[in-house]
Amino acid sequence: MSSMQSIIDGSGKFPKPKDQSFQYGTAGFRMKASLLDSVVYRVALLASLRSRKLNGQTIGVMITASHNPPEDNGVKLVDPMGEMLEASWETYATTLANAASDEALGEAYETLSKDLNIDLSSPARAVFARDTRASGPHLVTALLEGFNAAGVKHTDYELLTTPQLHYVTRCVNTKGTPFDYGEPTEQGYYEKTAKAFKAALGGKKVNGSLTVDCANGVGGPKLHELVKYLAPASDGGIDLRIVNDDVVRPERLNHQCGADFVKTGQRAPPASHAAPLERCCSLDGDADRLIYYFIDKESGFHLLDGDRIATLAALFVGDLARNAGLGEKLKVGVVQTAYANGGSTSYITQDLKLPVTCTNTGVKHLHHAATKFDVGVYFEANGHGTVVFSELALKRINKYDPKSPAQASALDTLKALTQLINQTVGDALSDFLLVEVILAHKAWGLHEWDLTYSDLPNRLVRVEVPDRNIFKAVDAERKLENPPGAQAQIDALVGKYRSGRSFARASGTEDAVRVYAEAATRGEADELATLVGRLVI
Ligand code: 16G
Ligand code: ZN
Repeated sequence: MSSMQSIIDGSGKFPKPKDQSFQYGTAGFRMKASLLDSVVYRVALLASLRSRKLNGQTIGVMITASHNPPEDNGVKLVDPMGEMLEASWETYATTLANAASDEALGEAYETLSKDLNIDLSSPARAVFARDTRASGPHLVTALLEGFNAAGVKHTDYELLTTPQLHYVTRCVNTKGTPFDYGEPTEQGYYEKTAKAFKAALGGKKVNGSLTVDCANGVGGPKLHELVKYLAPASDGGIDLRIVNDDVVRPERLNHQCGADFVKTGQRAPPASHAAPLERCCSLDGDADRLIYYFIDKESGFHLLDGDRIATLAALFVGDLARNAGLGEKLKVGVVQTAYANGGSTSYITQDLKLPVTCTNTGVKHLHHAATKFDVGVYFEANGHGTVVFSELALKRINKYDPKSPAQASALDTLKALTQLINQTVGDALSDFLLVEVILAHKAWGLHEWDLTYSDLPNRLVRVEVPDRNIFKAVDAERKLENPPGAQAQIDALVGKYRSGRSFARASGTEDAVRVYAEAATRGEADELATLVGRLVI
């Protein structure tokens, strides 16, 4: 049987739902799990093409729908260095997913391989994992069928967090090279992370305990596993209270808990029972987002979101670079999106005196911009982000000869951070350990961290529109180019508010337009958001 015939036959087991069209968006394919069989089968074929195009390097496939409800699922590809799939390939993913019949899929696969000059007889490799959703194992059968039909050698990592799969992908591809990223196993991830955490603390102690809300997702079991590798709290470890870690009842996933619930609702998950001033954080369903918060008896709920994590990391890394004697040689920069609070942007540029780049929403855009700095700190306000060190920065850090004990100590911490921080993608587990390291070094609690700057009051509204595609945003989504005249109207409104700022952009994940507004007071921010929202209907 020709390999094309096996692709067509395999596809017959996972027919494309009629009248359903698919798009590889900001977070891959994501929707009701019951619609995804054909998509996952076809993603396996795409992984075959991508791996073959890249001389047999290993491609990662993650089955997850992150913070979405339990009945959803999704799938995305990870490139060899652990980054998101290269943007130009998203359209190929969409083409395969939308091929109308099994035969049309066979043809699309063949056409793509010809157009992209891919030798289908060359080796192809993939690694894959899934989150804890009930639909995961069934979707894996579709993935395996696709791998087998396309002749892809594969390794099943079973349950992993999304960032762990990114880590493993990079490890597999760098094994035995000068850029070796670590052991390509789940255990290798824990060992590397725990060792780096202890080294980064450098004898400092984490003060008190941290409550971690795991969104009843895959982060729960994985954090319990990581804890086994961490030193005792008295000796370079941390005292954790792990909550919302139920993965036995899948319907509890992301329900009234998790980073998205906390960020959107501006309140603690009820089941966490957070006591006043307790240090708390929340992961999302696949553990790539992180949000901190605490409750103050008088002033209520305080959220420390992605902007806060970015500013804290930039402050600390900038100080370490200077204290190590590398201030001139390591240019630290921060990448944000239009959703970053204006208070954070002013703090970074005016107080920390660091450059800020603004990009479109979506991790791939931020990550790409961050690689332009020696040390690029990027976080979306929703808590997804990391710190990336360029190759040159790593060389400088690892080769530098410190001139004093103080420089040596800062350099050691910096080196440990390059190991602790997941360089491939935002990773809630390594991100919260990073935050804890910084707070321990500064002897700060969440209250002190919260005082570094004030957020401008802000409001985000979701507006249902007949056709979101007419909204074309430019300038890192801060301005609308289409419909004509809309931006001038928004500008006119914004001009009436103190410290006013507002923008509208079409969502990349839902059929809606999102309107963000900030202003000097809560009332003004609410009003501005409402008025701009009315303009776009
Ligand atoms: C996706 C993105 C997330 C972004 C969100 C915006 C990744 C892995 N995920 O979930 O970063 O914040 O989309 O959604 O890039 P929106 O376009 O609906 O506002
Ligand atoms: Zn996520």
